[in-house]
Amino acid sequence: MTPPHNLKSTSKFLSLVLRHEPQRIGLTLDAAGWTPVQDLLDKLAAVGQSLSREQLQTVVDTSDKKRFAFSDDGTRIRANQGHSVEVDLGLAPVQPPDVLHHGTASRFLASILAGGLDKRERHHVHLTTDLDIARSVGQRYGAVVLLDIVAAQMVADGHVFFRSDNGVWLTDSVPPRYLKLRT
Ligand code: HQG
Repeated sequence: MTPPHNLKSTSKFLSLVLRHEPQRIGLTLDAAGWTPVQDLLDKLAAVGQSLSREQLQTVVDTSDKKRFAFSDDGTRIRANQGHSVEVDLGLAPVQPPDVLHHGTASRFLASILAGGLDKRERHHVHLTTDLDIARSVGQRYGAVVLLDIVAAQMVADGHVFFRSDNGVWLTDSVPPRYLKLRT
């Protein structure tokens, strides 16, 4: 019998191994970030984090931001975005909405307004259409400030946007001239 598990902490551990440190449990991700489900379950069990296939399904289904996806045949799993390990998610460029949002901490603001938004440890700058999401993302790092990004102008100037399978808008960087502080 697989013991009961805490959905949130399991989801966090999955984010860690599917985005940042697969080697921590001896997992290998392919070029697009996929790993065999059975391999994941075996390796989780080996580090004392046993999970049944059904429990894994529940974590994927209930993730508030739809962080993970199974392959069409259900044999592989990957994180939809947010990686720091090198992966190519195979996303095609898409036309973004005219304005996107980014929530960050007030202590980062001066640096962001001076140098723009950088991807930092991740592969892209993460943007959203949803102000509530932007707010909660920013709150993770401190007193939140919200920025508007004039995506339409960025596209006109040749910047490229992608949308992850869970609806996060991604781009390489946002120079300061496309940023506006929301007051
Ligand atoms: C900031 C969550 C100073 C940036 C969310 C952010 C998201 C700068 C932090 C996803 C800067 C990086 C990503 C500059 C950027 N100077 N600070 N020039 N440029 N920053 O966590 O966007 O819960 O890597 O504002 O939903 O906060 O993980 O990025 O505060 O989609 O599924 O540097 O993470 O998803 O932080 O969040 P992050 P993020 P999950």
